Amino acid sequence: MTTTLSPAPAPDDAALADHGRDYEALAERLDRRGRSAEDVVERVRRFEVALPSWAFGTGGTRFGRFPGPGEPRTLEEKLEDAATVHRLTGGAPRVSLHIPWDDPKDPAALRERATSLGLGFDAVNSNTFQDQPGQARSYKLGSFSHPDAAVRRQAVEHHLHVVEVGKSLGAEAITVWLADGSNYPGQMSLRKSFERVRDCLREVYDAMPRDWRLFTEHKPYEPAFYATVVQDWGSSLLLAQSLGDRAQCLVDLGHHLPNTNIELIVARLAGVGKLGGFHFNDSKYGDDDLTAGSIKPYGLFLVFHELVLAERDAALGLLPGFDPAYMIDQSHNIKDPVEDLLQTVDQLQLACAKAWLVDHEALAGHQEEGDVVMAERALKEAFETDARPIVAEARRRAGAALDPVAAFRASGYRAQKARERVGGVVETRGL
Ligand code: RM4
Ligand code: MN
Ligand code: MN
Repeated sequence: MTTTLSPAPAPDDAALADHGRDYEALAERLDRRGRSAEDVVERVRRFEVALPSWAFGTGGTRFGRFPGPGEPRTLEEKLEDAATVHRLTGGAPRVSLHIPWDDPKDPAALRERATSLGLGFDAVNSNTFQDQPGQARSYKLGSFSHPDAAVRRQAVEHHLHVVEVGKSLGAEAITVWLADGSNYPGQMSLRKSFERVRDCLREVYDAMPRDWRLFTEHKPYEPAFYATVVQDWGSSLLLAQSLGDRAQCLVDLGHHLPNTNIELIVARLAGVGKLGGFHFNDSKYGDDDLTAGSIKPYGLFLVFHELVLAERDAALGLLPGFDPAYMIDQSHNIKDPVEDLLQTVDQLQLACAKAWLVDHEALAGHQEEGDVVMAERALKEAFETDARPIVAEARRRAGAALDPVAAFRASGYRAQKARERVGGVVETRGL
């Protein structure tokens, strides 16, 4: 939360007084446990997450889409919405663009506009999972893994374009999620497809600016239902390792088969300096792209716990390469997208606060002594703490809102946009 914000609407005196009492009471309780509310407030203030450009319009499924009034029609309008999310949460100062869904006509002008709104740009995302109008060759049977070298070339050229756009926006990373895979046994060579992906990624990696990072994002299935080329963190790690130091893996919380222990993957990748990016969301069954923390809040906390442990070790110089880019990747199908993003940032701030509330020294001691019950209790003690006053305090100090959703509703923002955003050409796309 380092960016200067224009303040959110001031809470009324009663709300502020209630908050003050809640925060003091919590700080006193934590003090008795030897934990400092002040320290955790500062940790939450430092937590930043990027907003996905593709999530400001109402999302949908292949069955339907139910857009609401006042949705952004242009990338500039998406930036306005992003600035609103940042203003109310204090924790979302960057936008991650998906190209060509959001391919700026004039990147320099867009960058200026973003700066004037207090925003910057995070990793840029490529899209070779759809054919675009006028595109010479089809990705129906893959992009980087396609048997036809001309299709692979087209896909590489697209990535080079995405890097160029990112450069002019001040981004410093590209996220590559490939839909490449097959629906039927025999359709694709399992080995050759992986080698081709690796070779194409190498071209992109070599062409990136020296201070950029490339994130490979895995996903077990969908849209390919038999075999996906980059289907698990092992494949993703192999790719990142074969490319070099500036290639790292991206973990999307929705990209795991049921019951996978995601925090274990986080620990493994962080431990070898290969955790580069993170896509937050939540899910019940698959890549559901629901609001982070809405279905499995304890799972989200356990993931944050590993991230915090890694951050602590990185601060001691023990984990070189640990500097993950946190991003949201959700599809807001039935909620107002801005409200959904406000809820999401709030949930991430809360999970972050709880993870910093863990008594790490005590936990390490219990682990060494083999005290299973006390070790588990050390985590539960933090998770079960109502840390909402800490999160509200962090936002208050950043000039953001105590309660972002309530402040958003009180502001009348959506109704105002519904009046302004009428007609015109819808230039932007998304999920
Ligand atoms: C994929 C993956 C990517 C995202 C696309 C829209 O499932 O999560 O990160 O960019 O969806
Ligand atoms: Mn993702
Ligand atoms: Mn996904």
